[in-house]
Amino acid sequence: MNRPLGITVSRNIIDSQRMHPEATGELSGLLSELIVAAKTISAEVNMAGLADILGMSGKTNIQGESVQKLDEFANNTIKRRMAKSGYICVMTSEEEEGIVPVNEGYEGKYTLAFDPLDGSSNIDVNVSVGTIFSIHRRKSSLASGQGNLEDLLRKGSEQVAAGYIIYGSSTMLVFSTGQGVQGFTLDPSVGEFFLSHPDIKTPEKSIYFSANEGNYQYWDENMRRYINWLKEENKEDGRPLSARYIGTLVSDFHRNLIKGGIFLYPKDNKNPDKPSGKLRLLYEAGPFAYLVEQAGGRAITGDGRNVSDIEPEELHQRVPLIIGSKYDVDIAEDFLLGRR
Ligand code: AHM
Ligand code: MG
Repeated sequence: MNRPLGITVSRNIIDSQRMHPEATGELSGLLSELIVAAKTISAEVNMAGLADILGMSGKTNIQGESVQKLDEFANNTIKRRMAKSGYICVMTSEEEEGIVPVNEGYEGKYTLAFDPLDGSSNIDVNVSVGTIFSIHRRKSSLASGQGNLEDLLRKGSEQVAAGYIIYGSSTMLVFSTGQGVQGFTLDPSVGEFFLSHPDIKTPEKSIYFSANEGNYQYWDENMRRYINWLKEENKEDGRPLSARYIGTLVSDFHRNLIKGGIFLYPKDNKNPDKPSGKLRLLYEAGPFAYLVEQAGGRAITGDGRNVSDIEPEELHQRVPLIIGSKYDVDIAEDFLLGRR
């Protein structure tokens, strides 16, 4: 029996590159290298449950090689591959405090911010986790070699590409280079991502809300009023919404993107001196804001700003994040700003 001819992610990337005659192929090359890293991580994530059985959870595995924790493995896989790709000049990772340089002689024209394995609390319990990435064009000149901090501290609206890989019931890659959002599913038998979700548009209106309600007491009054309102019955506008919260941003975002939903990790007063959200701007909130806008949705902080407009000040800066279907994010903003 012949298999249907699917569109591979490489084919898709080359086709979109053809639409830009000025393109040099470097962004395509960068994405291809990232995809190889993602497939490597996917294979390792799928083996994670076998680690104990195969005696691989100690310091050394059966081949006598030392075994890293999955998040460390994911970080090293992306870092090592991208540092020698020749397409980027500097990186930042959730797992690294400072900027991550690339190998000398391999400096390229883009920057990469990534969360190697998002959803750390879910890694060991067989709940889906993911990788998030954000790409900017460097600001410093190519001739200056290595990129610097300023190359990385950039607004979300200046991204040239962003996306995520979700290691779930299947492995999916979802990304955008500014012409809509495309979703691909990994066929593990051939090791290729095939286009499964072309031109994703998120529903205008949510059916789900996702928030960690354990934080209710730390939220401000406006946020509490909004969540209470979502749970009231109103047949005309479809309330109450159903609650869904996985605790892996990649997975909560992915479900809401496809089905229609609003995700909230607002500011809270757990640390009263520095009220902020939990999620990081450069490699969590920023790339998802870019994707949701490409899919017709919206991402805000709840204090009157769009996430994409924030000028970052620090690599690991945290921001409140309210993201999802536009209709619902607009109403959430009205509540949070006390307009309703
Ligand atoms: P992590 O990067 O350490 O995994 O933390 C980020 C995760 C997100 O994936 C998720 O949305 C959030 O933390 C859940 O936080 P909480 O456990 O406070 O609800
Ligand atoms: Mg994370």
